[in-house]
Amino acid sequence: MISEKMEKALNDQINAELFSSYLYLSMAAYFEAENWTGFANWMKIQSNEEYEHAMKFFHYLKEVSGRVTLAALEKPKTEWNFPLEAFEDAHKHEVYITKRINDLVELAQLEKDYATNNFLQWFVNEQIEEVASVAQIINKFRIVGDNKVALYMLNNELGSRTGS
Ligand code: OFO
Repeated sequence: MISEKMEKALNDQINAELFSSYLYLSMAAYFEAENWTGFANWMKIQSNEEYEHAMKFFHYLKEVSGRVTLAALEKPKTEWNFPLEAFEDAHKHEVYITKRINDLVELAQLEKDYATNNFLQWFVNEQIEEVASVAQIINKFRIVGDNKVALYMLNNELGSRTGS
């Protein structure tokens, strides 16, 4: 049986993961409007992954006899000035989500909720990858600089991403 405090924190995380999904979908919409279909593809897959993250929390709460309570989602940003700016925002967002996951681990340990602590370890590892993969893309953007052909090639590269 999960404590009320932990249940609320996990429900808040469902909202944060769904917002991540919404934010990346908004970035995908921006990229599609700008005809960067490869970047849009990458963001759509990312958005789906975030939905799956939210569902992991959803199912976990059910397993521990908790109650899922959904709340309103914040409106995501809809415009960026250039592609790199959107990926920089994605990176900032993943750093923020990592902090949230670490706070959840801290709370689980404080509450002596070892099951939740164990469940959260998957997210601890996942966040390493989430932050690193966006950082890697940002590095590529920096190498590309103002070179339009290289930017087009990066767009194609990200267009080859497939769902996990
Ligand atoms: Fe769910 O990892 Fe990104 O936000």
